[in-house]
Amino acid sequence: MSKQCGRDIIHRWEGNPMICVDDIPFRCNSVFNAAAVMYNHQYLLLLRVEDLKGRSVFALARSDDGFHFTVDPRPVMVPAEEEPFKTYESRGIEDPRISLIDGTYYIMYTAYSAYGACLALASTQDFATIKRIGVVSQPENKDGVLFPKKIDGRYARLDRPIGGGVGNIWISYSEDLIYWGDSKVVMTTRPGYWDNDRIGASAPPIETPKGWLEIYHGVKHTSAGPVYRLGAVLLDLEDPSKVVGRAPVPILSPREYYERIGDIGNVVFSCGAVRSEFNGGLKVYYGAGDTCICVGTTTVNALVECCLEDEEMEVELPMSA
Ligand code: BMA
Repeated sequence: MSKQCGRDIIHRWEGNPMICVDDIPFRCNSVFNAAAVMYNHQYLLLLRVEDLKGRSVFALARSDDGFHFTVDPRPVMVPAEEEPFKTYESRGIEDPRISLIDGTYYIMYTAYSAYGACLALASTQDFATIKRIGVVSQPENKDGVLFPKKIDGRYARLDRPIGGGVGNIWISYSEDLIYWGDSKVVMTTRPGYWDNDRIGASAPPIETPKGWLEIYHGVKHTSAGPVYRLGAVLLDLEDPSKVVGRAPVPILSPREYYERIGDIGNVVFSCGAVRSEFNGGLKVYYGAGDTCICVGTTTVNALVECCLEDEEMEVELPMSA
């Protein structure tokens, strides 16, 4: 079992890395950043699989316990071969997030092309047939997550447009999931912190009595390149453009070899978490090093508490002799 170290609030599964390239039944370069959801009493992951040319597709993996997955023999979704989507997915489809809203599973993903990264939306009832709905942003936008229910009669999403060279988390609203507006900035990068340079929503928001719990990723540039960590924030239930509390420290940082070394080292990046119906437990699925998929466990309450900790960083001083 891997040793618990640092202040990580997400506890790594001892069987990590959970899904590697050797677990994919078709030839590919890497597997990472998976959406996660319960479907028909099974855990279902929608994996981002990068093919040998460097373009990403989506494949399904299924599990009864949330730890041991079997990957379907073929991708379930590949970059569109027909317009109007073909133009915007020519370099791949990436980083899916799934939200169940009124009985339909919506997949928000990044459509990547020569024009940059846009948000795109698709839906499914059964994960056998996936229907594209639309490209729902202009570039440069990524990390779109839909709230699992309407807020004040409208669909709502968090996303991460780039503005002024910086990626911050915004919120937008829509009547029909296609036309989005009423956009506001929700939270920004924090100078001097682990999320100093770029932030983006990770898993879709989780409803709790104290607010919408959002797991997000934060990037800090270092002389050795960027470090991607996970953090948590609590947003107001009625007006999620308002931050109720933001955890001062990361909830997961790259520490293990499979997080430190990979196609892109020093990356933990989540697109989905599954909450237990019974005990408030949470399984957080995350891509590590852009090369494999891992899982960690925590509780919703533990994350909510982190968000409500004092903003002031605690500094533990060594005891004097
Ligand atoms: C982000 C996204 C993720 C990737 C991460 C680290 O911008 O592209 O897909 O995991 O960078 O490379």
